[in-house]
Amino acid sequence: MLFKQLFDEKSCTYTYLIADLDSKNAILIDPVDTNLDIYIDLLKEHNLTLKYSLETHVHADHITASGLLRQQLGCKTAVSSLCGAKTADIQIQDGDIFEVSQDEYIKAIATPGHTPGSISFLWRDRIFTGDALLINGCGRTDFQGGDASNLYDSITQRIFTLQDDTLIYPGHDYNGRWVSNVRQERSSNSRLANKTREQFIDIMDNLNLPEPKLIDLAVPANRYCGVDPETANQAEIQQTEKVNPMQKHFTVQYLTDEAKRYITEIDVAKVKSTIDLDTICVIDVREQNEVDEGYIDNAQFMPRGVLEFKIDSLEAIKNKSDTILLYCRSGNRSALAAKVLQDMGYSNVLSMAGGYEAWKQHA
Ligand SMILES: N[C@@H](CCC(=O)N[C@@H](CS)C(=O)NCC(=O)O)C(=O)O
Ligand SMILES: [Fe+2]
Repeated sequence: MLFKQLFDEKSCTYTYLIADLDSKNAILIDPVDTNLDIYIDLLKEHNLTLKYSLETHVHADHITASGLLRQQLGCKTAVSSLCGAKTADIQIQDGDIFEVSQDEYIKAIATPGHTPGSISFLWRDRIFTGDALLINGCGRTDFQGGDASNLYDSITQRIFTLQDDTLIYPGHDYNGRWVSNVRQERSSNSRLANKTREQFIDIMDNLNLPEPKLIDLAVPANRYCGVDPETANQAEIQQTEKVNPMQKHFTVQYLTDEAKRYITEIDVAKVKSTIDLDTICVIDVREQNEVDEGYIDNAQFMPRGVLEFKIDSLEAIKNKSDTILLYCRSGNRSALAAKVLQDMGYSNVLSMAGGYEAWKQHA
Protein backbone atom coordinates (compact mmCIF):
# COMPACT_ATOMS: atom_id res chain seq x y z
CA MET A 1 0.00 0.00 0.00
CA LEU A 2 1.01 3.58 -0.50
CA PHE A 3 0.07 6.29 2.00
CA LYS A 4 0.94 9.96 1.65
CA GLN A 5 0.10 12.97 3.77
CA LEU A 6 0.21 16.17 1.72
CA PHE A 7 0.09 19.68 3.12
CA ASP A 8 -1.47 22.79 1.56
CA GLU A 9 0.51 25.71 2.95
CA LYS A 10 -2.07 28.39 2.27
CA SER A 11 -4.97 26.84 4.19
CA CYS A 12 -2.86 24.48 6.38
CA THR A 13 -4.99 21.62 5.02
CA TYR A 14 -3.90 18.00 4.98
CA THR A 15 -4.80 15.86 1.98
CA TYR A 16 -4.35 12.11 2.13
CA LEU A 17 -3.58 9.61 -0.61
CA ILE A 18 -4.26 5.94 0.05
CA ALA A 19 -3.42 3.55 -2.77
CA ASP A 20 -3.05 -0.14 -3.40
CA LEU A 21 0.08 -0.70 -5.48
CA ASP A 22 -1.16 -4.10 -6.69
CA SER A 23 -4.60 -3.16 -7.97
CA LYS A 24 -3.41 0.43 -8.66
CA ASN A 25 -6.58 1.84 -7.11
CA ALA A 26 -6.29 5.09 -5.18
CA ILE A 27 -8.40 7.31 -2.95
CA LEU A 28 -7.84 10.94 -2.01
CA ILE A 29 -9.26 12.55 1.12
CA ASP A 30 -9.81 16.33 1.14
CA PRO A 31 -7.92 17.42 -2.01
CA VAL A 32 -7.40 21.18 -2.46
CA ASP A 33 -8.13 22.79 -5.85
CA THR A 34 -4.82 24.63 -6.18
CA ASN A 35 -2.89 21.39 -5.79
CA LEU A 36 -4.64 19.55 -8.61
CA ASP A 37 -1.46 19.14 -10.67
CA ILE A 38 0.43 17.69 -7.71
CA TYR A 39 -2.22 14.99 -7.28
CA ILE A 40 -2.33 14.17 -10.98
CA ASP A 41 1.47 13.90 -11.16
CA LEU A 42 1.55 11.73 -8.06
CA LEU A 43 -1.09 9.38 -9.44
CA LYS A 44 0.75 9.20 -12.78
CA GLU A 45 4.08 8.55 -11.11
CA HIS A 46 2.69 5.38 -9.52
CA ASN A 47 0.40 4.52 -12.42
CA LEU A 48 -2.65 4.78 -10.16
CA THR A 49 -6.36 5.05 -10.94
CA LEU A 50 -8.24 7.44 -8.69
CA LYS A 51 -11.45 5.71 -7.61
CA TYR A 52 -12.85 8.16 -5.08
CA SER A 53 -12.31 11.70 -3.90
CA LEU A 54 -13.70 11.80 -0.35
CA GLU A 55 -14.56 14.91 1.66
CA THR A 56 -14.59 15.03 5.43
CA HIS A 57 -17.03 17.97 5.16
CA VAL A 58 -17.94 21.04 3.14
CA HIS A 59 -14.90 23.18 3.82
CA ALA A 60 -15.07 26.86 4.69
CA ASP A 61 -11.45 27.81 4.17
CA HIS A 62 -10.46 26.36 0.77
CA ILE A 63 -12.06 24.99 -2.38
CA THR A 64 -12.02 21.27 -2.95
CA ALA A 65 -10.35 19.72 -6.00
CA SER A 66 -12.89 16.89 -6.09
CA GLY A 67 -14.95 18.21 -9.01
CA LEU A 68 -11.82 18.94 -11.05
CA LEU A 69 -10.50 15.46 -10.33
CA ARG A 70 -13.80 14.00 -11.50
CA GLN A 71 -13.61 16.04 -14.71
CA GLN A 72 -9.99 15.07 -15.34
CA LEU A 73 -9.87 11.49 -14.13
CA GLY A 74 -13.45 10.25 -13.90
CA CYS A 75 -13.32 9.43 -10.18
CA LYS A 76 -16.41 9.51 -8.00
CA THR A 77 -16.83 12.36 -5.52
CA ALA A 78 -18.27 11.64 -2.09
CA VAL A 79 -19.46 13.87 0.72
CA SER A 80 -21.92 13.39 3.58
CA SER A 81 -25.60 13.39 2.65
CA LEU A 82 -26.03 16.07 5.32
CA CYS A 83 -23.81 18.57 3.50
CA GLY A 84 -26.26 19.65 0.81
CA ALA A 85 -23.72 18.88 -1.92
CA LYS A 86 -26.13 17.60 -4.51
CA THR A 87 -23.66 17.23 -7.35
CA ALA A 88 -21.49 14.78 -5.40
CA ASP A 89 -21.76 11.26 -6.86
CA ILE A 90 -22.00 9.61 -3.46
CA GLN A 91 -23.99 11.01 -0.53
CA ILE A 92 -22.17 9.39 2.37
CA GLN A 93 -24.09 7.82 5.26
CA ASP A 94 -22.64 6.77 8.60
CA GLY A 95 -21.06 3.33 8.23
CA ASP A 96 -20.56 3.45 4.46
CA ILE A 97 -17.61 1.46 3.22
CA PHE A 98 -15.31 2.57 0.40
CA GLU A 99 -13.34 -0.24 -1.17
CA VAL A 100 -9.83 0.71 -2.23
CA SER A 101 -9.30 -2.83 -3.43
CA GLN A 102 -10.45 -6.30 -2.43
CA ASP A 103 -9.15 -6.32 1.13
CA GLU A 104 -8.69 -2.64 1.77
CA TYR A 105 -11.63 -0.71 3.14
CA ILE A 106 -12.22 2.80 4.35
CA LYS A 107 -15.15 3.21 6.71
CA ALA A 108 -17.15 6.44 7.11
CA ILE A 109 -17.86 7.36 10.73
CA ALA A 110 -20.25 10.27 11.24
CA THR A 111 -18.60 12.81 13.57
CA PRO A 112 -20.94 15.83 13.44
CA GLY A 113 -20.28 19.01 15.40
CA HIS A 114 -17.85 21.13 13.39
CA THR A 115 -20.56 20.86 10.72
CA PRO A 116 -23.64 18.59 10.76
CA GLY A 117 -22.20 16.56 7.86
CA SER A 118 -18.68 16.07 9.20
CA ILE A 119 -17.37 12.56 8.59
CA SER A 120 -14.21 10.82 9.76
CA PHE A 121 -12.68 8.02 7.70
CA LEU A 122 -11.19 4.95 9.35
CA TRP A 123 -8.59 2.95 7.45
CA ARG A 124 -6.59 0.18 9.11
CA ASP A 125 -4.95 1.67 12.24
CA ARG A 126 -5.63 5.30 11.34
CA ILE A 127 -8.51 7.70 11.33
CA PHE A 128 -8.79 10.84 9.21
CA THR A 129 -10.77 13.15 11.41
CA GLY A 130 -11.19 16.19 9.15
CA ASP A 131 -11.98 19.15 11.39
CA ALA A 132 -13.79 17.11 14.05
CA LEU A 133 -10.65 16.40 16.05
CA LEU A 134 -7.41 18.31 15.47
CA ILE A 135 -4.10 17.76 17.27
CA ASN A 136 -4.50 19.38 20.68
CA GLY A 137 -7.62 21.10 19.33
CA CYS A 138 -10.81 20.53 17.41
CA GLY A 139 -12.88 22.14 14.70
CA ARG A 140 -14.68 25.32 15.65
CA THR A 141 -18.46 25.17 16.04
CA ASP A 142 -19.48 28.77 15.46
CA PHE A 143 -20.57 28.60 11.80
CA GLN A 144 -22.00 26.22 9.16
CA GLY A 145 -24.48 24.76 11.64
CA GLY A 146 -21.74 23.80 14.10
CA ASP A 147 -22.76 22.41 17.49
CA ALA A 148 -20.32 22.00 20.39
CA SER A 149 -22.49 19.48 22.23
CA ASN A 150 -22.64 17.23 19.17
CA LEU A 151 -18.91 17.61 18.65
CA TYR A 152 -18.28 16.53 22.25
CA ASP A 153 -20.29 13.35 21.65
CA SER A 154 -18.60 12.67 18.32
CA ILE A 155 -15.12 12.97 19.76
CA THR A 156 -15.67 11.23 23.08
CA GLN A 157 -18.03 8.50 21.85
CA ARG A 158 -16.84 7.80 18.33
CA ILE A 159 -13.15 8.73 18.17
CA PHE A 160 -11.87 8.27 21.72
CA THR A 161 -13.51 4.85 21.88
CA LEU A 162 -11.18 3.55 19.15
CA GLN A 163 -8.07 1.63 20.21
CA ASP A 164 -5.56 3.78 22.06
CA ASP A 165 -2.89 3.43 19.40
CA THR A 166 -5.17 4.41 16.51
CA LEU A 167 -3.34 7.15 14.61
CA ILE A 168 -5.14 10.45 14.24
CA TYR A 169 -4.59 12.32 11.00
CA PRO A 170 -6.34 15.71 11.18
CA GLY A 171 -7.80 17.91 8.45
CA HIS A 172 -5.59 20.84 9.42
CA ASP A 173 -2.77 21.79 11.65
CA TYR A 174 -1.75 25.39 12.14
CA ASN A 175 1.37 24.60 14.17
CA GLY A 176 3.39 22.19 12.07
CA ARG A 177 2.20 18.94 13.67
CA TRP A 178 1.34 16.00 11.46
CA VAL A 179 -0.06 13.04 13.38
CA SER A 180 -1.26 12.05 16.84
CA ASN A 181 -3.05 9.08 18.36
CA VAL A 182 -6.16 8.38 20.42
CA ARG A 183 -4.31 7.93 23.71
CA GLN A 184 -2.47 11.20 23.28
CA GLU A 185 -5.56 13.27 22.43
CA ARG A 186 -7.75 11.66 25.08
CA SER A 187 -5.17 12.33 27.76
CA SER A 188 -3.83 15.72 26.74
CA ASN A 189 -6.01 17.56 24.21
CA SER A 190 -6.48 20.86 26.02
CA ARG A 191 -10.09 21.27 24.91
CA LEU A 192 -11.17 17.73 25.80
CA ALA A 193 -8.93 15.90 28.25
CA ASN A 194 -10.75 15.61 31.59
CA LYS A 195 -13.33 18.15 30.46
CA THR A 196 -17.06 17.79 31.01
CA ARG A 197 -19.49 18.54 28.22
CA GLU A 198 -20.32 21.88 29.87
CA GLN A 199 -16.66 22.85 30.17
CA PHE A 200 -16.09 21.91 26.52
CA ILE A 201 -19.10 23.94 25.36
CA ASP A 202 -17.85 26.88 27.39
CA ILE A 203 -14.41 26.67 25.76
CA MET A 204 -15.96 26.45 22.29
CA ASP A 205 -18.27 29.39 22.96
CA ASN A 206 -15.32 31.58 23.84
CA LEU A 207 -12.78 30.89 21.10
CA ASN A 208 -13.49 34.22 19.36
CA LEU A 209 -11.76 33.19 16.15
CA PRO A 210 -11.90 35.37 13.04
CA GLU A 211 -13.89 33.90 10.16
CA PRO A 212 -11.96 31.98 7.52
CA LYS A 213 -11.09 34.48 4.79
CA LEU A 214 -12.59 32.38 2.02
CA ILE A 215 -15.82 31.31 3.74
CA ASP A 216 -18.23 33.16 1.45
CA LEU A 217 -16.58 31.74 -1.64
CA ALA A 218 -15.65 28.28 -0.39
CA VAL A 219 -18.87 27.02 1.22
CA PRO A 220 -21.15 27.50 -1.81
CA ALA A 221 -18.39 26.35 -4.19
CA ASN A 222 -17.78 23.18 -2.23
CA ARG A 223 -21.46 22.29 -2.34
CA TYR A 224 -20.83 21.92 -6.08
CA CYS A 225 -17.61 19.96 -5.58
CA GLY A 226 -15.65 23.14 -6.34
CA VAL A 227 -16.66 23.49 -9.99
CA ASP A 228 -19.50 25.38 -11.57
CA PRO A 229 -22.65 23.26 -11.57
CA GLU A 230 -23.25 23.14 -15.29
CA THR A 231 -19.93 21.47 -16.00
CA ALA A 232 -19.83 19.33 -12.89
CA ASN A 233 -21.00 16.11 -14.55
CA GLN A 234 -19.50 16.41 -17.99
CA ALA A 235 -16.16 14.64 -17.72
CA GLU A 236 -16.27 13.32 -21.29
CA ILE A 237 -17.15 16.66 -22.85
CA GLN A 238 -14.41 18.34 -20.88
CA GLN A 239 -11.88 15.86 -22.15
CA THR A 240 -12.87 15.96 -25.82
CA GLU A 241 -12.92 19.74 -25.79
CA LYS A 242 -9.54 19.74 -24.01
CA VAL A 243 -10.73 22.46 -21.70
CA ASN A 244 -8.21 23.63 -19.18
CA PRO A 245 -9.92 22.71 -15.89
CA MET A 246 -8.42 25.68 -14.13
CA GLN A 247 -10.48 27.94 -16.38
CA LYS A 248 -13.60 26.17 -15.26
CA HIS A 249 -13.13 27.25 -11.69
CA PHE A 250 -16.11 28.25 -9.69
CA THR A 251 -16.67 31.94 -9.24
CA VAL A 252 -19.08 33.31 -6.70
CA GLN A 253 -20.61 35.51 -9.38
CA TYR A 254 -21.50 32.53 -11.53
CA LEU A 255 -23.31 30.73 -8.76
CA THR A 256 -25.11 33.86 -7.68
CA ASP A 257 -26.37 34.45 -11.22
CA GLU A 258 -27.36 30.80 -11.43
CA ALA A 259 -29.34 31.05 -8.18
CA LYS A 260 -31.04 34.24 -9.33
CA ARG A 261 -32.44 32.40 -12.33
CA TYR A 262 -34.43 30.14 -10.05
CA ILE A 263 -35.55 32.38 -7.25
CA THR A 264 -37.78 35.43 -6.93
CA GLU A 265 -36.08 38.72 -6.32
CA ILE A 266 -38.00 41.68 -5.07
CA ASP A 267 -36.70 45.22 -5.07
CA VAL A 268 -36.74 47.48 -2.05
CA ALA A 269 -39.36 49.86 -3.43
CA LYS A 270 -41.76 46.96 -3.89
CA VAL A 271 -41.03 45.55 -0.45
CA LYS A 272 -41.75 48.92 1.12
CA SER A 273 -44.88 49.62 -0.86
CA THR A 274 -46.55 46.19 -0.93
CA ILE A 275 -45.40 44.05 1.97
CA ASP A 276 -46.45 44.33 5.58
CA LEU A 277 -43.22 43.16 7.18
CA ASP A 278 -44.97 42.48 10.48
CA THR A 279 -46.96 39.67 8.95
CA ILE A 280 -44.23 37.72 7.16
CA CYS A 281 -40.95 36.18 8.26
CA VAL A 282 -38.00 38.45 7.47
CA ILE A 283 -34.61 36.79 7.82
CA ASP A 284 -31.33 38.69 7.87
CA VAL A 285 -28.68 36.25 6.58
CA ARG A 286 -25.68 38.50 7.24
CA GLU A 287 -22.96 37.84 9.80
CA GLN A 288 -23.16 39.39 13.28
CA ASN A 289 -20.63 42.16 12.60
CA GLU A 290 -22.75 43.38 9.67
CA VAL A 291 -25.97 43.18 11.65
CA ASP A 292 -24.36 45.31 14.36
CA GLU A 293 -24.30 48.19 11.90
CA GLY A 294 -28.05 48.22 11.43
CA TYR A 295 -30.92 45.97 10.40
CA ILE A 296 -34.58 45.91 9.42
CA ASP A 297 -36.99 45.97 12.38
CA ASN A 298 -38.50 42.59 13.30
CA ALA A 299 -35.92 40.64 11.29
CA GLN A 300 -34.75 37.27 12.54
CA PHE A 301 -30.99 36.72 12.41
CA MET A 302 -29.57 33.61 10.87
CA PRO A 303 -26.33 33.81 8.85
CA ARG A 304 -26.47 32.13 5.46
CA GLY A 305 -24.11 29.29 6.41
CA VAL A 306 -26.41 28.32 9.28
CA LEU A 307 -29.82 29.04 7.80
CA GLU A 308 -30.53 25.69 6.19
CA PHE A 309 -29.63 23.81 9.35
CA LYS A 310 -31.51 25.97 11.82
CA ILE A 311 -34.49 27.32 9.92
CA ASP A 312 -36.68 24.63 11.47
CA SER A 313 -36.21 26.31 14.83
CA LEU A 314 -37.85 29.58 13.73
CA GLU A 315 -41.26 29.82 15.35
CA ALA A 316 -42.32 32.48 12.88
CA ILE A 317 -42.45 29.85 10.12
CA LYS A 318 -45.43 27.54 10.53
CA ASN A 319 -45.63 26.10 7.02
CA LYS A 320 -43.24 25.68 4.15
CA SER A 321 -45.60 27.83 2.10
CA ASP A 322 -45.27 30.84 4.45
CA THR A 323 -43.77 33.96 2.87
CA ILE A 324 -40.12 34.41 3.79
CA LEU A 325 -38.14 37.51 2.85
CA LEU A 326 -34.37 37.11 2.94
CA TYR A 327 -31.87 39.92 2.82
CA CYS A 328 -28.11 40.28 3.11
CA ARG A 329 -25.75 43.18 2.44
CA SER A 330 -26.08 43.42 -1.34
CA GLY A 331 -28.50 40.71 -2.46
CA ASN A 332 -26.08 37.95 -3.47
CA ARG A 333 -25.92 35.81 -0.36
CA SER A 334 -29.68 36.09 0.11
CA ALA A 335 -30.19 34.86 -3.46
CA LEU A 336 -28.04 31.80 -2.77
CA ALA A 337 -29.88 31.25 0.51
CA ALA A 338 -33.27 31.58 -1.21
CA LYS A 339 -32.27 28.92 -3.72
CA VAL A 340 -31.26 26.57 -0.92
CA LEU A 341 -34.54 27.12 0.95
CA GLN A 342 -36.46 26.60 -2.26
CA ASP A 343 -34.64 23.29 -2.80
CA MET A 344 -35.64 22.35 0.76
CA GLY A 345 -39.30 22.81 -0.15
CA TYR A 346 -40.00 26.36 1.01
CA SER A 347 -42.25 27.57 -1.77
CA ASN A 348 -42.61 31.27 -1.10
CA VAL A 349 -39.15 32.68 -0.60
CA LEU A 350 -38.19 36.18 -1.71
CA SER A 351 -34.72 37.65 -1.89
CA MET A 352 -34.42 41.40 -1.51
CA ALA A 353 -32.46 42.82 -4.46
CA GLY A 354 -29.63 45.11 -3.41
CA GLY A 355 -29.90 43.96 0.20
CA TYR A 356 -29.58 46.18 3.24
CA GLU A 357 -27.43 48.66 1.28
CA ALA A 358 -30.37 49.33 -1.03
CA TRP A 359 -32.78 49.42 1.92
CA LYS A 360 -30.73 52.18 3.55
CA GLN A 361 -30.56 54.20 0.30
CA HIS A 362 -34.30 54.01 -0.28
CA ALA A 363 -36.13 56.88 1.39
N1 LIG B 1 -7.44 31.47 9.51
C1 LIG B 1 -8.04 30.48 8.66
C2 LIG B 1 -9.27 29.85 9.29
C3 LIG B 1 -8.94 28.87 10.29
C4 LIG B 1 -10.20 28.18 10.79
O1 LIG B 1 -11.16 28.81 11.25
N2 LIG B 1 -10.21 26.85 10.67
C5 LIG B 1 -11.36 26.08 11.05
C6 LIG B 1 -11.45 24.86 10.17
S1 LIG B 1 -12.35 25.22 8.71
C7 LIG B 1 -11.27 25.59 12.48
O2 LIG B 1 -12.11 24.85 12.91
N3 LIG B 1 -10.25 25.98 13.25
C8 LIG B 1 -10.16 25.56 14.61
C9 LIG B 1 -9.15 26.33 15.39
O3 LIG B 1 -8.45 27.14 14.77
O4 LIG B 1 -9.08 26.10 16.60
C10 LIG B 1 -8.53 31.09 7.33
O5 LIG B 1 -8.73 32.29 7.24
O6 LIG B 1 -8.75 30.30 6.42
FE1 LIG C 1 -13.64 23.02 8.31
